[in-house]
Amino acid sequence: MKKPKAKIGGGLPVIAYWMEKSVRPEGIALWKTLFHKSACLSCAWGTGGQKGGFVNEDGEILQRCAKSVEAIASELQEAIPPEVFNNQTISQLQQLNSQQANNLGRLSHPLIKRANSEHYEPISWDQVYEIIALAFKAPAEKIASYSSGRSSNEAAFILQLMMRALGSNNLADCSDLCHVASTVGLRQVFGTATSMVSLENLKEADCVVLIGSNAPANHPRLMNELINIRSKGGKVVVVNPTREIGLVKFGSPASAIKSLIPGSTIADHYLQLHPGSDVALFVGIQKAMLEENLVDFAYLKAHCDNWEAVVEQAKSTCWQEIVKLSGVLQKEIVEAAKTIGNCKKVVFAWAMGVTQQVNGVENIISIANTALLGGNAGKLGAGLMPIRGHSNVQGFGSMGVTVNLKAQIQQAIEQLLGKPLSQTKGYDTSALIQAASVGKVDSLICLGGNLYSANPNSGFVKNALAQIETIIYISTKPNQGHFHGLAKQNTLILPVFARFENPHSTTVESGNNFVRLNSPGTSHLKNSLVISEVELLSQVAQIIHGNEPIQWAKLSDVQYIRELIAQTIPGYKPIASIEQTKAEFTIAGRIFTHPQFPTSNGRAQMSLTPLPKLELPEIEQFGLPKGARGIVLSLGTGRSYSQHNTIVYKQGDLYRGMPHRNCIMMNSLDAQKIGVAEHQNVTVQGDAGALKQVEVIYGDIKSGAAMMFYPEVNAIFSAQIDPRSGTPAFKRVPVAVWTS
Ligand SMILES: Nc1nc2c(c(=O)[nH]1)N[C@H]1C(S)=C(S)[C@@H](COP(=O)(O)OP(=O)(O)OC[C@H]3O[C@@H](n4cnc5c(=O)[nH]c(N)nc54)[C@H](O)[C@@H]3O)O[C@H]1N2
Ligand SMILES: Nc1nc2c(c(=O)[nH]1)N[C@H]1C(S)=C(S)[C@@H](COP(=O)(O)OP(=O)(O)OC[C@H]3O[C@@H](n4cnc5c(=O)[nH]c(N)nc54)[C@H](O)[C@@H]3O)O[C@H]1N2
Ligand code: SF4
Ligand SMILES: [Mo]
Repeated sequence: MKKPKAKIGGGLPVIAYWMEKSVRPEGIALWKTLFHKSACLSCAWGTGGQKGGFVNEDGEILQRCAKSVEAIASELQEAIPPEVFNNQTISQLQQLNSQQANNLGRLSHPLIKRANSEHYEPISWDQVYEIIALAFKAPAEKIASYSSGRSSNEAAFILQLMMRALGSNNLADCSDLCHVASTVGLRQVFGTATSMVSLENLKEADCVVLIGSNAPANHPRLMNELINIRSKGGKVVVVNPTREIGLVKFGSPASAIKSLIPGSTIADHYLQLHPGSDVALFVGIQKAMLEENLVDFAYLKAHCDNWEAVVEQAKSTCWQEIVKLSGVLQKEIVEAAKTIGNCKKVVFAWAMGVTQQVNGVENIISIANTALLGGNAGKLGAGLMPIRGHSNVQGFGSMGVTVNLKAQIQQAIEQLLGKPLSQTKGYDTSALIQAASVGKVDSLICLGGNLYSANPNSGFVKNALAQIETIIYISTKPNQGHFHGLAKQNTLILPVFARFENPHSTTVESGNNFVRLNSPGTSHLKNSLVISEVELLSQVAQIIHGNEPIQWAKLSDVQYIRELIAQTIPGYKPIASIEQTKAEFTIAGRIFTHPQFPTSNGRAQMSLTPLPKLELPEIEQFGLPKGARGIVLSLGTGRSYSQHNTIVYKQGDLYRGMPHRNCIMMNSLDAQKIGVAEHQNVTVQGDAGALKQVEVIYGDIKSGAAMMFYPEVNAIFSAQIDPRSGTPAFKRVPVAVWTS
C-alpha cells in the first residue's frame, strides 16, 4: 500500500488532528480537560498545571501539543459496557490488538479472572481487599510491584513506603526499560541523576546536541525550543541512525506564519551513525575538539577528575576506527565538533536511542565526557539533559520507586518507619520477569503500565507471569497485558481515576525537575466504582500493615502524604504547603549553573568509555529455510507517531511513510541485496520468533539498520541487557530479514 511520505515534521496534519478530535460533540469535554489545571498526561516535558493547561514551565502559553489531545481523548472514552466481559472469553479478548483493547473504553468496575475461569467477572471492593490481604501474606521477598510513570507522586510514595515497610525492595518500574542508564551514568559522573538544565536555562543555550531522540513525535514542545534557539543564531546537532523528517524540518503549530507550513530547519549537522555506535562517535567528537584546540583545559583542571585518561583515550583512538565503527565521515565529525566547540553554551539532550543499548551507561558517560571537555556542565544555558518519557516517571524515581535507592532517602525512610530497610537488592523489571519465570514471585501489584507488552520476548513474559499466584493491575483502561499477563490463581483489574479526575489534588514532577500541582477534578464515568489511586493504595497499606508504625489509614489524605514526602525526599520541602500556596516549584539541588557537583569532592568524575563491539550474528545462525535470501540487520524498535508506548492510537506513521504497523523501515541498498522492492513483504526473524508478511518501506536509515514498531515486535526477540543499568537493548536487536 503506497502512501506519500511527509516533507516536514509537524505541520498541517497536526492541526487536522486537533480539529478531528475537538470539533465534535465530545470535543467540549476535551477542551474542558485541556483547560483543567493539571499537567499533561502524555510526556515529561511538563506542560499544564496551575497556570492553566496550555502553559509551560516558563509561563509561556500555547504549549499544548496534539499528543496531549490524543492522551486525553483516550481517557474520556465511555465506560466499557458490562457485556464486553460477560460475553467475551479470555481467548476472544486475547485476539484484540493494542488499539482495539484500548478502545474498549474506560474500566469502571473491579474485575477478577479466577483460575479455571474463561472470563473476567465483576467483583466488589470488599472482596478485592480480602484477596489482596491474603496475597500480601506471602514472604516479603516474593512480593513485587511494577509501576509506570503516569500516576501521582502521592500514589508512588505510598507504593514504595508500603513495599519497603513489608521488607520488599522489589520496586520494578518502567524507567528500568527507559532512562535508568541516564540515572546510573549521571550519578557516576556528577552525583546527580536528573537533567541539570531547566527549561528556562535551555533557552539560554546557543547549541543543542540532540541524541537518539525523535522529539517531533515524542516531545513535540521541545521542537519550539530548538526553533527559537536557531532563530537567535544557535545551532542544532542531531545524532541518529534515522533521518527523522521532523528533525530535518519541523512545522510548528505554535508559530503559524513563520513555521507551520514552510517548516523550520532544525538540524545544522545530522550525524547519521550506525546504531549502537554513539560512544565511538563521541570519542570522535572529543578527538576533533582536541585537534582543533577546542578543549577547555582550564575547566577540566579546575572541575574534573580523571580528565587526563579521557583525553588520552581520544588522542590514541585512531580516526579509521572511529569512522569504521560509527559509519560517519571524519569530515562530518570534525565539522560538528567545531560547532560544539565554538559555541559557548551547549546542552546535550538525549532519549532512548542511547539508553536502550547494551552499553547504555557508557553512552551517557561518553556524552558527559564530551560536554565536560568543552566546559559545558554547571553553566547557565549548558549541561546534560535526559529527555524523560512518561509524564511523572521522574517523580516515581524521586519518591523512591527504584531498586537503586539513594542512601539519604533510605535513612529518612528508616527513621520514619523506625526500622532498618531490607538489604536485599530488589528486582528491577528484567529481573522481575526472570524471577517470576522460576516461581520466585507470588504476588505482584502493578500501578499502571503494561508489563506484558513493554518487555521483550512476549511469549516468555506471558509464561513468567503465569507462575505468579496473584496479579493486581491498577489501571484506567484495558490493555493487552490484562488479557495475556494472567496469574496462576487470581488476576484483578482495578479501575482508577485519571489525573484530571481525582477528587483530591495530586502532584507530578517533569523531566526538567519542576513540580506541578494538579487540581481536583470530576469524572464523566457515572454509576461506576472507580476510585483514586491514593485511596486504593492507602486502603491496601492499611490492610497489610494495620496502624503501625505510621498511620496508614491517614495516607488517604494527600496533605499527610505530602508532609511525609517533605520530610523524606531531598529538595521536596515546599510540597508540604503546595495545596495552600499553589506554588509549583523547581526541586532544590537539581539545576546546576556553577561547576560544583554533588560528588564526594565536588568535581565531575570522568571515566573511560570502551568502544562498542558491533558485530552481528551470521545469517547461518538464524537457520533460514533452504533457498531463502536473507540479510542480518540491526533492528531498532520504537514508537510510531500515533502511539503512546504500548498503546496504539492510530495504525500508521504518516511521517515515516509507514501505512500500518506490520512494516519494516530499511535502507533501499539492504533491501536490494536480497532482491526486495519497496512494499514487498518479508519475514523478520529474531531469536524468539518471527513476524511474517512484513511490508518493506524504504527509509533514510543507515545501511545495516532497520526500524519497527513496538509492542508488536517484542514478540520476536529476547534483548541483550545492559549489565550496568539492567535495560534491554531495544535499539539494537539482531534480526534476519528474509524472503524465499
Ligand atoms: N507521543 C508519544 N510521546 C511519548 C511516548 C510515546 O510513546 N508517544 N513515550 C514516552 C516515553 S515513555 C519515552 S521513553 C519517550 C521516548 O522518546 P524517544 O526516545 O524519542 O522514542 P523512540 O521511538 O524510542 O526513538 C528514539 C530515537 O532513537 C533513534 N535511535 C535508534 N538507535 C539509535 C542509536 O544507536 N543511536 C542514536 N543516537 N539514536 C538511535 C531512533 O532512530 C529514534 O529516532 O517518549 C515519551 N513521549
Ligand atoms: N521494543 C521496545 N520495548 C519498549 C520500548 C521500546 O522503545 N522498544 N520502550 C520502553 C519504555 S521507554 C517504556 S517507558 C515502557 C512503557 O511501559 P509501561 O509504562 O508499562 O506501558 P504503557 O504503555 O505506558 O502503559 C499504558 C497503560 O497504563 C495505564 N494507565 C494510563 N494512565 C494511567 C493512570 O493514570 N493510572 C494508572 N494506574 N494507570 C494508567 C493504562 O491502563 C494503559 O493501558 O515500554 C518499554 N518497552
Ligand atoms: S510536549 Fe509533552 S507535556 Fe507538552 S503538551 Fe506535548 S505531550 Fe504534553
Ligand atoms: Mo519510557
